[in-house]
Amino acid sequence: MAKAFSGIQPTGEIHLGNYIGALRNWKPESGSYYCVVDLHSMTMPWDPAEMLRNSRSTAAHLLALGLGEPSRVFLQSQVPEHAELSWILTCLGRMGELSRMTQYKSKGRGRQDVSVGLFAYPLLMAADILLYGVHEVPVGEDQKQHIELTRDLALRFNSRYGPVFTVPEPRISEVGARVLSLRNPQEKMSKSDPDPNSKILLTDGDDVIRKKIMTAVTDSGREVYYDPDEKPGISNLLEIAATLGGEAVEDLAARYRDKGYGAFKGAVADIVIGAVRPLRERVLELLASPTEIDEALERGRSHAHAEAGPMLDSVKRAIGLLVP
Ligand code: ATP
Ligand code: LTN
Repeated sequence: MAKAFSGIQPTGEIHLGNYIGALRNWKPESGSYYCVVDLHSMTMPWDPAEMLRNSRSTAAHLLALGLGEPSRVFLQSQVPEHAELSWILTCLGRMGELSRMTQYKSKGRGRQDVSVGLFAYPLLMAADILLYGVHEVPVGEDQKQHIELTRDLALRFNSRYGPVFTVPEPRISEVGARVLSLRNPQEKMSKSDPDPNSKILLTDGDDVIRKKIMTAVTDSGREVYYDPDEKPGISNLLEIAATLGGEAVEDLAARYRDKGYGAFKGAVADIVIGAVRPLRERVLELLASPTEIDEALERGRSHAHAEAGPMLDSVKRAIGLLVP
């Protein structure tokens, strides 16, 4: 396994989309880093008390998934090299390429009241990744474009100033890279969606999970088959259950083709409940132990800083800044 880096925003509670699209593919390899990107979540208005609560809770999820050892879990704002490299990359990035980022286009383009941070956000993300010299970035489909920008920036930097950065690759799974909202299967499942029924949280109890799946919006017709255009709701449930159950989407679909939506949804609920229960138990245990979370974050911070510091010094030397 190659060294990996990935990040998750503390903008709410972790849901099944985060798990299936990203966290499931994060491996606790030595040299890998998994970051709670609190500075990223300041691109939209935030509440300070909620920021701190969500940062600890997000970290607890990562630690419960076993990512604290020998890989490292840390908070982005505690390693100042991220913000510093981000400025250097801001001076390398171009207005045109940032204007083309679909996340910015959907959340902010044309609006005068969004923060400059929302526009500059992919440069901070590039800094996160490039500081650790990693080859792989495991993410969901929505982050692919940001990683392509990171690659372009690394190549541009290396050709102007010398070979300092490793050029990373996105790692995106074929199935489950874009889990959809259970209420509106045109949109992705998202932490910041205010409708609790749109997503399944890793802390949801068995009954809550069953209810959310049984009432998930599905498509017209009665047959169960995989067709994301014609049957986005059913196809979404097929992807969720297939990835969590370790089965091919086609095999699962074939078993339920003529059984009706009710029986199919019941089976999906069983699979999701079986997969989420052990995760929930570990997350709740860790959430009850804030000292353990803070100690793990301190270990993560110290390792990340020890690696990011020398990398930032190499960047500074290459571009003609005096390293103290
Ligand atoms: P927000 O709503 O605040 O943007 P989010 O739910 O999109 O939050 P992020 O913190 O932006 O979550 O993303 C963390 C990781 O989870 C990223 O790798 C992202 O690609 C992945 N991810 C987020 N939502 C989904 C989804 N619905 N399906 C698959 N992967 C997802
Ligand atoms: N932009 C990502 C979060 C993120 C990230 C990163 C992911 C910030 N820095 C570095 C991978 C690598 C998001 O919104 N999901």
